[in-house]
Amino acid sequence: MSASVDTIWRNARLATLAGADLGLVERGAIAARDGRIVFAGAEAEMPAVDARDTVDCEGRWITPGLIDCHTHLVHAGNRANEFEMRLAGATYEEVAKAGGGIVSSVRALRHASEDGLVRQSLPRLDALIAEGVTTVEIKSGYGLDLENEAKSLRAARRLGEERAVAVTTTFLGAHALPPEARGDRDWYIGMLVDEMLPDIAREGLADAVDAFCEDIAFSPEQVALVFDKAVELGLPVKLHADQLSNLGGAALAASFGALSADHLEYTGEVGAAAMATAGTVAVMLPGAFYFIREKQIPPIELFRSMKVPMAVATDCNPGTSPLTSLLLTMNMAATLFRMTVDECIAGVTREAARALGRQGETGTLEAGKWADLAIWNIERPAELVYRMGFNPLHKRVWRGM
Ligand code: DI6
Ligand code: FE
Repeated sequence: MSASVDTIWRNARLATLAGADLGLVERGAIAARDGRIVFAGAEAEMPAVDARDTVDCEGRWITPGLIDCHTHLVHAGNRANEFEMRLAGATYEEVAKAGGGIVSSVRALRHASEDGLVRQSLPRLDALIAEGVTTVEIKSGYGLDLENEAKSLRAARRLGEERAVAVTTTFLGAHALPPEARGDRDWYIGMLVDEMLPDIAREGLADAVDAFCEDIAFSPEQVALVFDKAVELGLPVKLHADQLSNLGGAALAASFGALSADHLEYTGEVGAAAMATAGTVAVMLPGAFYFIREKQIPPIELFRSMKVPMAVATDCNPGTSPLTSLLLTMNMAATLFRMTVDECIAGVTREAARALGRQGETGTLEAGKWADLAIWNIERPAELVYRMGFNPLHKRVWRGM
């Protein structure tokens, strides 16, 4: 560490998340230069340096900035009408007949301009940021043709320019079948693999490729075609897997060395073991579980015993998880899935970074990583998971500022 830094945060308690647990440090300090952490640890062990700014944290807790590693945050309109219909007893078919479901979000997105999408999505992003989120993943998947998928991903990139937050983008063209495919899933996947994905990759619009592997979406064979092309183009993959049934999605994702497999309510031992071997992160999405009143809980104990890394994310989307609070999501992961406080906090920091392939950049408080910090008015880290609908954020720091 050289003799001068930009900022020192001192008199803090740290949850560094370095190593395998929360990495707690009483009387801690962090020093940053050029947006990166140069020291994080016990204040007494910090080398003497000149700092342009010194912040007295008055004993507050500092965690890594939070990371929402699975969202469909860029979308148009909402589906509150559908929610109301369902509360009144309408079935899924009735909702679909009335023009509802995922295709209604596709219609709305196709009608929206890129500017309109940015404008509509900013309040959702701001809600996440207000709770200390410093990195957010955003998927496409409501465009379902080249023009509209590209528009979604450009809107996502622009959100990262409009706000002090890191945005990673994921191409989810294989999310649903567009109406113009007239039920021909193989035709759509062929077009996606031959035309859409290569164009999206050429334009640098996607950092990863995702798919929805389910009876109501795409088969494992179709997903494998998408992943083969992603690998050929040098893009990492992730998968919506085993949410409503076990089609072997987790094992499929692992066989492609996926960054993550997400949802996983119906994953069994074979899938979990494959994920453990591949280092694929299990992303838990309790918001969708809650909202669609799922009964099957993902096999947390299996993941725990096999040492599959677990992340937690909002799945922010208009159909099954209209959720923009990562703090509330942690509470749901603990209450509904019985994840521990430490697992929940690691799940929105260190393990969420891993699910995005960004573990070398963010997710822990360690020298060399971005100075992405959340400073909290709490007495102990468990409060972050325990409260519902209360935001104890004191200050958020993104890349040192
Ligand atoms: N999993 C889901 O539950 C949804 N997408 C996905 O991949 C539903 C998204 C929607 O209904 O808009
Ligand atoms: Fe999702």
